[in-house]
Amino acid sequence: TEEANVGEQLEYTITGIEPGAGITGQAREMLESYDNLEGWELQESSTGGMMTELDQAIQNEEPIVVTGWTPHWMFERYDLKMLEDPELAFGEGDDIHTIAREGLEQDMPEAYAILDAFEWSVEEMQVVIDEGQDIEMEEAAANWVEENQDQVDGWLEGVDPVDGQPIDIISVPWDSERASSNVIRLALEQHGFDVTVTNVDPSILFQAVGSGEADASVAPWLPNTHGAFMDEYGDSIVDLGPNAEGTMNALVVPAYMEIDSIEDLPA
Ligand code: PBE
Repeated sequence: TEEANVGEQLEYTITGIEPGAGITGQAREMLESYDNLEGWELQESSTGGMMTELDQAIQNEEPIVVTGWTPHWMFERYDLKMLEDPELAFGEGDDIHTIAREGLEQDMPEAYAILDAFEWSVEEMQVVIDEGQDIEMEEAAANWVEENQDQVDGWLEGVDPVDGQPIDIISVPWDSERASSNVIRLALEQHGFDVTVTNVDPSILFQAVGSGEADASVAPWLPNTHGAFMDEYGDSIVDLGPNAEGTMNALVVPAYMEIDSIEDLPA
């Protein structure tokens, strides 16, 4: 059948991203929870490698299945669909949370107040992500801040400015978080902070905030994508709640493929 043929064409392989990504852990568990995926493999690589393979498959109108997510520019550039996930291997969507180390509220109340107030939408984040494909992400974030200074002022409102207080923000290297971390960096800098942003794997991020090595992060996707890390380190982490609502991870395929659900992938 056509479906079985698709399995062979794909060599029963899902094109994944970095081994340390939350979505990679979810995809590994997905392989266990769907009977039809017995014999399928997750090919871990990098987000750049995955995007190159997706691009090539679409150029050639060949089938491909990747681990994908929103917000991301792939949905702006290509006609794609997310496969239904009846077993909820990827959960029902996440929010992006702000987290802080224990004691930040007492030690650095101004920083804590700004981080707590930081809030935007995934649509706004998408604007920065998209512009960040053509120019440096730092510059795209600066443009967004310039065009949305009223919103930034809202995060800073009622907080005393500081004079060069250092703060360590920890993040992950994906475009969505490069966008948000640059925006919060610029907001904190406007208020006198000396901000360092460090990009690491999600597990290192949670370890760093949990141990107090880093002050805060605006990068965690919860409760699903990074849920396992939160379970491990959450006891010594302060969760300030969502800074952006409504992200989604999934298996993603080109719209021309004739499958709609993970369950349609041929055994
Ligand atoms: N992502 C983008 C990351 C978080 C942000 C979904 C690729 C992850 O899987 O950890």
